[in-house]
Amino acid sequence: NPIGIFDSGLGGLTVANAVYRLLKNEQLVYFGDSAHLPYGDKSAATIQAYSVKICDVLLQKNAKLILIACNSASAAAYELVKAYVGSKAKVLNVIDPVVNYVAEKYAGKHVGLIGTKQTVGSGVYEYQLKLKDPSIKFSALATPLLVPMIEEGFHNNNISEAIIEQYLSDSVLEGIDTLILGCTHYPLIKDAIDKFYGGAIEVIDSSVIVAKALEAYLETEGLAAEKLSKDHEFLVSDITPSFEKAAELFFGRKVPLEKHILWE
Ligand code: DGN
Repeated sequence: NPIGIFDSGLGGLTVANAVYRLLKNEQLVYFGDSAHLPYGDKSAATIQAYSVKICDVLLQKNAKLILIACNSASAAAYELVKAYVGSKAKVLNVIDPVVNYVAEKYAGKHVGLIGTKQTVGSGVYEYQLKLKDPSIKFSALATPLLVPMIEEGFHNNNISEAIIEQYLSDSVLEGIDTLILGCTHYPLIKDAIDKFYGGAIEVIDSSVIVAKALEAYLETEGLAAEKLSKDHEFLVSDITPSFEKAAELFFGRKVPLEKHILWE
């Protein structure tokens, strides 16, 4: 059975791509809720309502596991989705694997996070990290301009560098020992962020960490597929030419998008 992966739109394809590259035997069914993006500025209740509808679609596809590949939805809807899905499928999010990695490697250190307003405002990263290690110092900054900037293809030019520099110079992030990229889109600007810090700190691309955690989880649960049995599917709740371009940007290659309306 496939692994269901969902996101507010196409940014989650950075996570899907990391999974695709690591777990060659797993069939993926991706759902991008492009009709309702962005989630980053929406209330938790709205994100929960969309997330549950998406799970219905993924369960219809017989997903054995649902990976919430969106930080905003992971922050707002993980517990609810887990309760809703119950024993029908396993549910993973993109926050826990990063929290585990960071808590172990940066015990007692100063950890920074950038993400959407929803992700930062939820306080989930801080809560989870401090549960694991109360001595961690944590600082977070909402960087809402970065998502539309990246979607416009501005991730390697003077304007994007200026915006990134302006955000990262915020005094909130002063003195951090590592920075979590807490949004699906940010792997595309990791190089620019690395450049800002000049290699002085580790900038954490969560997509790779999440893919590795998923691999380990499938192994322990005995859920790993032996061979790829069906083609991957990429469903979106709305489709425009710009989504097709964005899909290629985030997945690193052309993907056939298929429209699947979430509800009438
Ligand atoms: N996928 C969202 C996230 O990781 O927070 C970012 C896109 C959005 O909905 N703003």
